[in-house]
Amino acid sequence: MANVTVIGAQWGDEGKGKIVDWLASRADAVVRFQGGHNAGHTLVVGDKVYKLSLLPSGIVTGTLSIIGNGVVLDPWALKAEIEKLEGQGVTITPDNFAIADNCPLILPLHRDLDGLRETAAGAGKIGTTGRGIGPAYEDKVGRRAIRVCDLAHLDHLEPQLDRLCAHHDALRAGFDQPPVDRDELLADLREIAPFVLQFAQPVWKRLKKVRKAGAKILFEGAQGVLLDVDHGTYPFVTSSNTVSGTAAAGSGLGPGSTGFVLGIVKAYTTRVGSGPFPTELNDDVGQRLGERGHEFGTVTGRQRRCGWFDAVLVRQSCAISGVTGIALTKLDVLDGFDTVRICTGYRLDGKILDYFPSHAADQAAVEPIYEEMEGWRETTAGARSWADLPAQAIKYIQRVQELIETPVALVSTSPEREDTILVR
Ligand code: 2SA
Ligand code: MG
Repeated sequence: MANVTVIGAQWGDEGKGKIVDWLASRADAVVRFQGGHNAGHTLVVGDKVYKLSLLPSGIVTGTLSIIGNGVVLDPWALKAEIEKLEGQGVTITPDNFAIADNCPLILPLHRDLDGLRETAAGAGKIGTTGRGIGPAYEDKVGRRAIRVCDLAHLDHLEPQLDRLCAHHDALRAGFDQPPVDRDELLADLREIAPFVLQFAQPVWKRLKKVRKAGAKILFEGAQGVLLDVDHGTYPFVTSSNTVSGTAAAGSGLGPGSTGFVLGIVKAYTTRVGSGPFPTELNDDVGQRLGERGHEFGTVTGRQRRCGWFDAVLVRQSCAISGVTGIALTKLDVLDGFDTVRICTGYRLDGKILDYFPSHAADQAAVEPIYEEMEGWRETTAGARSWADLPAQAIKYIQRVQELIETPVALVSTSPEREDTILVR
């Protein structure tokens, strides 16, 4: 296996966790390179279920797991997640876990701001996870962030705190909120610092060493390409680049290191949070997909919106992210439908589009053009080989592959690690 970069090719929740876990057992290091504890990766291993938000999925298999500089790190969420996993019998030490020391921190003031803005926006809200992700990235780009390495220099934090608090106090005043309690913030940072610092290091150096030794690196993306801050359904996006190219910048390796780009694609479409969704189904079919697919947010428990497979969106995601091959997940959720539909294009102002336009109003206005296929009665759940699949399900996979112009490399037929069909 070469290096592999796993990204979501829709709006997140494509089942990346399971695929990453499956690949992690074949990798020497697993790296998170963007996002934060807004991610929700569910791993099912035997009778155990692990829910990860911030830690790389490799942690469960004991594979070297690394949080890269492109991630925004909430130190308290980190501690809570590590303690929860340790309670489930997972061992986490500086031997198998490292955090980039140039990683920006998510602070309580970021979560406050996220919540204040969402509440004030009312119906116009983004539908964020409320974890402070957006405000933390703003402060990183605004050069005001407190970073992991600052935790080792808390006695000299005053000038940075001045800058950060001046910015936030002004914003908070706009929401009638008191200024940041600096003493409390500093005291909280002092308390958590040793815990974080035991794992902190220049991870680019560790990765360089790992690469020299010929090790295989697995880059674990979070969310999905349609939530990318540049390429997604802006402004209804997350605040990081979720495309494969971020794997290099977000971990401190060159663009040649990302290897095989595996796009994770769900056999239908879901989205959590606000924003355009051309194939959304507000009827009993949508409800059936949600129920059969257990479509609830891992982090927030929010119900996900569901709809038919949108080949236009996935073709675009695969192109933008340079996807080498896809893993098709949750095919079994489509079992038992008389007919299934695939969106092959859009209608907008009397014209036919073969791509998803950039403007939010156009994105909201496009009407999907569907192709209908005969469904399959038999169950595909748990299939482990091509021969286990009903003929119509194979036809569906082949049609998906044709429309997205990207080969199917894997098919996942249940949350279980071994229920995976390797296509090529
Ligand atoms: P944020 O919190 O600023 O990143 O939210 C901005 C948008 O990005 C979406 N987003 C997600 N969409 C799907 N899955 C995500 N992770 C969790 C999961 C979400 C959950 O895997 O289930 O538990 O609700 C995720 N993270 C961010 C978010 O819905 C906004 O549309
Ligand atoms: Mg998820």
